[in-house]
Amino acid sequence: MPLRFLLSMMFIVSFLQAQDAHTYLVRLSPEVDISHISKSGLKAKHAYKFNQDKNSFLASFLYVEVSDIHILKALKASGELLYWEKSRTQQLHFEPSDIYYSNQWHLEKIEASSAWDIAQGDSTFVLAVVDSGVDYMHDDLKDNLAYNYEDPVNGLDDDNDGYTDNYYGWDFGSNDHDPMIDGSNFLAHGSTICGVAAASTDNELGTSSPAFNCRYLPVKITSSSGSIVDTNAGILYGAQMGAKVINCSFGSFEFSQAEADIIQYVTDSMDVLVVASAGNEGLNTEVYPAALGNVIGVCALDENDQKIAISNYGANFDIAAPGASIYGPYVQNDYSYKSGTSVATAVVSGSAILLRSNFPNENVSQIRERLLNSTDDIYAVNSEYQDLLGIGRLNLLSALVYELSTFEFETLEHLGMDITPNPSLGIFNLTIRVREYGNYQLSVFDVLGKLYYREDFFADVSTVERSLKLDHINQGYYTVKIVGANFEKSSGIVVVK
Ligand SMILES: [Ca+2]
Ligand SMILES: [Ca+2]
Ligand SMILES: [Ca+2]
Ligand SMILES: [Ca+2]
Repeated sequence: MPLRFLLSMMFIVSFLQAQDAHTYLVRLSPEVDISHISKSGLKAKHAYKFNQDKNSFLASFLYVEVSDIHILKALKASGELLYWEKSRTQQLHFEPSDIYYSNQWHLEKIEASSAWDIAQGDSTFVLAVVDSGVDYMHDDLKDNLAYNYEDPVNGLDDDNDGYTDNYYGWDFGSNDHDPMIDGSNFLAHGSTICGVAAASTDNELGTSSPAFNCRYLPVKITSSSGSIVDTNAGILYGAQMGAKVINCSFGSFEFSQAEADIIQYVTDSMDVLVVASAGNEGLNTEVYPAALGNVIGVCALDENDQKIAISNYGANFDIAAPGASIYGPYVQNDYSYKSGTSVATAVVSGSAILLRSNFPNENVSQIRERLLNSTDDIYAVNSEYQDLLGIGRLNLLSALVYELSTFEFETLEHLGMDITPNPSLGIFNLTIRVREYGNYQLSVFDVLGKLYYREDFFADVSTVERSLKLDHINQGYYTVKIVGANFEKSSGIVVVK
């Protein structure tokens, strides 16, 4: 009897604790790991997956259950935590509308058809859409999904990435492999966003999209009731799957340090461009992630380039785009008109992935410059919102033909590379003079063309210094080669022992 009594008491106690405990997202200080937190008796788990090498950035985020906030305060005071956060109110930025204009006026506004004469995109370039579910069976959506052929739906994690059967994308809202919409049509927000950004184009069916041949990756972050579950995990997943642009048609009035850290990480370390919506409350405000410095925040315009009433505005948003009565795929082979900053964001992100595929050597900051510095003026018709709707209205054609700013031209004789000392025991100092900002690759080959060393670097100044450590390779003659978008230079080096 006492045992049964004890068990039932334990059940009640643990039940009460479970009732009181809240889950917080915390970020550990660099020298602390999860075992440290678990040892102190708290229930903790890693917030984000990292399955290959231990990634210290991703490992620093935990979900911790505590019933007393003082525990977290004490951990922060002792230096073990950098910060903790409670979940915020976040919402999808989407207003259904029944205003009827002509189909897809927005594509002519951004001069998409002329842009497609120059570029139609490449199916290896992927736009991740972090949103509600998508009806990927839709005739105008099924062919442009970035299927993961490495992991067919068979109950096994064939590609060993920690996500079993992530063939169609992933569903962080229901924690399953299937990002299909959950029932009611409101939850088809993601279908519209994927379709406006990246519906199959030139397939003699339905609608067109700026992304043309580029693909979309559905990352579902809403539960079956429509509430947002974990946008950070969705953003990380998109980046880990190789997306070069991520569409975030959602936001919160509350800043989150964890969200800012994660977006900085995917931008700086993974070269991913994040595009987000300003929100639909018609306010001069800040909305996150759109208002973050490295995110392209998008306001919405009508067909006269005037701000639509519901679009938020403010000094921290970056660009405006068509967002009134945007015609695109919906559910069950249907199409619909939608308005709001969500769809305006999809117009920008679909354009951004087309640009990335056409300029594969350009990084996030260059694509950003291309998008923002090529816009059309909107302030003649929005004088009351001067500088509060971003730099101007997206023009895809202008972005495509935009000439990136270059360094001051140096004479041709000065372009190239100096290597000292040469010969050397293995340590060479390179001074490389380039003409353009951009990504470069440095390689070292032997006389038979065998590769000994390779690194990529980004030049944001015209003179780049690199140190080459080759003391592990055999004595002999090698070629150092630097390749960039409009640059190629080779020089011989001699390694002596
Ligand atoms: Ca998998
Ligand atoms: Ca599988
Ligand atoms: Ca699902
Ligand atoms: Ca189509």
